Amino acid sequence: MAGEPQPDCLFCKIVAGEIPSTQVRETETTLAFRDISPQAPVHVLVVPKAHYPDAAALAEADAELTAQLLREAAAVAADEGIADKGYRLVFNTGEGVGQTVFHVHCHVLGGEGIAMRLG
Ligand code: D5M
Repeated sequence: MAGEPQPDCLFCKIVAGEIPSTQVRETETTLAFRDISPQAPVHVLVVPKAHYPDAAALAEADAELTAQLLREAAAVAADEGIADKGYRLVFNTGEGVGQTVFHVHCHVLGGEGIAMRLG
């Protein structure tokens, strides 16, 4: 069923506490933790606790949860002190652009030296 935990999903295991992570925020429906391989001074992933493979599937299934995820991403940016200077939210969607974990996650990227433009 849509949203149900998937046994082989890395981020479902992190949500369940079966794999350790460095958590920075948690709500009833979302979890935010530091990326294991940071690409910027601040690099946090925000995931819904429910399993959806990518942003498109989440948005199609649950508009409120989609909004909660974005609000949490903004809260992470504020907590991390990067909201004022600007930050980047990235949802890699599909193998073709490098999505490697098929549990939707919002990359929150910011901090000193982050490129102003993509590309
Ligand atoms: O991004 C998947 C991201 O997930 C990538 O930046 C590494 C990160 N990752 C992988 N394993 C872990 C663990 N165990 N903890 C924290 N972060 C992790 P994608 O958009 O799918 O390419």
